[in-house]
Formats: sequence, structure tokens, C-alpha cells
Amino acid sequence: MADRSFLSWPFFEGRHREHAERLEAWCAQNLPVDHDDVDAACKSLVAKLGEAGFLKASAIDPANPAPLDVRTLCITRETLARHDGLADFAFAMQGLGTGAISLFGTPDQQKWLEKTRAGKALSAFALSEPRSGSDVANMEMTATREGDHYVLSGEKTWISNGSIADVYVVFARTGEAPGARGISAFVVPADTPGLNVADRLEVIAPHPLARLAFNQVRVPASALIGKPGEGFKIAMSVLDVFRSTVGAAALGFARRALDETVSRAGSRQLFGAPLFDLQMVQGHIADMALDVDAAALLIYRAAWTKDSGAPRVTREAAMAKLFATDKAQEVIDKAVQIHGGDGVKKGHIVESLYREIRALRIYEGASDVQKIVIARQVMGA
Ligand code: COS
Repeated sequence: MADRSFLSWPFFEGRHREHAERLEAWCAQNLPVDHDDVDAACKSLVAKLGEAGFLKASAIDPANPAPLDVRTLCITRETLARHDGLADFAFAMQGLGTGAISLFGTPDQQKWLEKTRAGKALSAFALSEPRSGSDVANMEMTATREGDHYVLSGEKTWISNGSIADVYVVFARTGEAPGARGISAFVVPADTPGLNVADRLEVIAPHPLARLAFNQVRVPASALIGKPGEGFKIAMSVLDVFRSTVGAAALGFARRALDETVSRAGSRQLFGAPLFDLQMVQGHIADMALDVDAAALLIYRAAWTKDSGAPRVTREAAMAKLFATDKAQEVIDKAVQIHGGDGVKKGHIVESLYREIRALRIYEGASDVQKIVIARQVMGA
């Protein structure tokens, strides 16, 4: 059983501990799932998480709007990731995909949230493009106003849930100003004519991922989220909320790797004694535990700061994501090393963790981008 003493830290309230208990029990009953058909697995996970009520945390309740609780988002991602990376992915996308609608959507746009929170619709966040990943302001996709419609043309890539989402939040250049100030955000239902899956993308830890083509996609002006030209700030505000949750998923993977290593070190005999008797193994385990606790502190500091009403947690969220994802990679690498041959055997839990963690250091702002963000914040730029 993973160390959950962190739940007694002062960052949390009783409702967070109760949520963690309920989710842990659900995970023990329902996870892991079969990953052979990732589309089917994700749809089924979303339906089941919705039925069990866990997706309510992923978006605001339009009938009773209160800010997203980032601590609950982080606890949920950490717990799901510890049991099954695909379950974490399915939950995370319901939040990231609808984040702009939760934070800035009109009541009409927020009707989507009733469905996504119940697990009856899947959502996706369409920001990245072939020539604009880290450099969001360099976006090329256009949205041109034509009467009471906008017409979207261009491409989006690396879109998680691409091809299985029911609704996309899409960012496109509306041209109010060059760069970051000329981008807007739109709600685009997946069945809008002209929106097509151009390519499915296969990655080392398979999940639904696609390149999307927008060929003269017409949406009503009411699909605009916020005001024209506010899209970049909307995207950054969404990432401020969800970046610490990426750290939380990495923390879940790292905790699982640590648990597996502790049990391996206690049971595996080497040179006539348990592996754990080797000081070098003890040293690795100490480093792993230290990184896990330090990551948890940064993640829940960021989440608590946001939940306490801070308008921006850009610095805290970037630190949490950077540290937790980079350190989880190191923790998992040590776990693989201590597991020896088994650690690289297809299907072994630490082998899958080794594949699962890598993309987290890239998506929602690569580690290198987080350093830019932190440095700018520290320098007051
Ligand atoms: N919240 C609100 N507003 C923000 C913000 C935030 N977190 N970050 C920046 N802004 C605002 C700035 O204040 C600035 O406003 P003004 O024009 O009024 O001054 C505007 O947005 C532009 O900001 P900046 O000049 O910093 O933009 P850059 O193009 O230099 O942005 C980074 C650079 C690298 C920080 C940004 O492009 C980024 O985060 N990239 C990573 C993208 C990412 O995560 N991609 C993954 C997509 S999801 S898989």
C-alpha cells in the first residue's frame, strides 16, 4: 500500500481525505483495465468514472458554480496514475478539455459540462500545431469572422482524445494583433462538418492521440470563449490550473515505482541476503522517497495556493510540473534498474511506468518551457 501520510498535511481538508479513500476503493475494484484497444478503454473509463461520480471534480458544476478544486484534481490524478496510466489520462482529459469552458464559458457553452461531468461526453484541448508546440503565440490556424459565424482553417496536432472526443476547445488566430494577442478560443463539437482526423499518432505509451484537419469549419459566433483576442491568456490560465495536475500524475507513477521497488528489495535474494541489505539499494530507495515527498510538497503547495484564491499560480504550477515529472523519470529509472531484467520485460509494471512517464515531461509545457516560465516569474518579467 502506497504511503498516504501526505493526506494529513495541512494543505488538505476532511473532504479531500474522504475523496482519496473513496477513489482508492474504486481503483482497487476497477483498475487496471485492458489497454489493447485504447479508444474503447478510454470511453469505458470515462463512462465508469462518470457513473461513480469522480468526474464531477473535472469541471465546474454549471448549476452551482464554484471554482475548480485543484487539490481534488491532483489527488484524483495521483491516485488513478498509481493504479493505471490510462485511467489517469481519461480523467485528465475531461478536465483539460473543458478547462476553458469551466473558467470562461457562457451558460450555453457550459451545458457541455453536464455531459462531460457525467461521463456522457468526452472532451479535448486543441492548442498545439505542427509548427507551434512550445511557442503558442506562433499559432497559424485561422478563425475568420463571416457574418454571425467564424470559419476555422488549419491543423492541430498531438491532440489527446483526438478522434474520440465529442467536443474540442480549439485555439485559432483571429488577428486582433500579432502574436499572443491575436488568438481566440472556440467550442467546436466533433461532428461539425469540415473537422476530420487527419492521422492517428502512435506513441510509446499508447493513448488516443491524433492530428486534426480543420477545413473551413463553420461555427456560430456564440462558440467564441471569452472575447476575441483573449485565447492565449485563456490557454495559459487553463494550463495554470492543470499543470500541477500533470505533476500529480507523475507523482502517482513515481509512488507506484517506489512501492514496487520496496517490495522487490525485500523479497529478492542476492548474495545470500535480501536486495535491501545492499547499501547501494538503500541509497537508491532513499533518493526515490526523497524525490517523491519533495514532488508532493511542490504539487500540493501549488494546488493549495490556487484553491486559496490566488489569481495566478504560474510559478508554483510550473515548479510542481517541472520537478515532479523530471524526478518521477529518475525514480522510475531506478526502479527499472533495481528490478534488473524484469524491469524491461514487456508487461511488467515498472516497464510500463518507464514508458508512461516520458510524455509528461513534454506535454502541457515541456520541462524546458517550465524553466523559462519560472525564470520569468522569478525575475518579475
Ligand atoms: N495566465 C494569464 N495570462 C498569461 C499567463 C498566465 N499563466 N502567461 C502569460 N500570460 C499573458 C501575459 O501576461 C501577456 O499578456 P500581455 O500581452 O497583456 O502583456 C500575454 O499572455 C503573452 O505572454 P508572454 O509574452 O509570456 O507570451 P510568450 O509567447 O512569450 O509565451 C510561453 C511563452 C513559453 C510561456 C508560452 O508560450 C507557453 O506556456 N508555452 C507552452 C505551451 C504548452 O504548454 N503547450 C502544450 C499544450 S497542451 S499539450
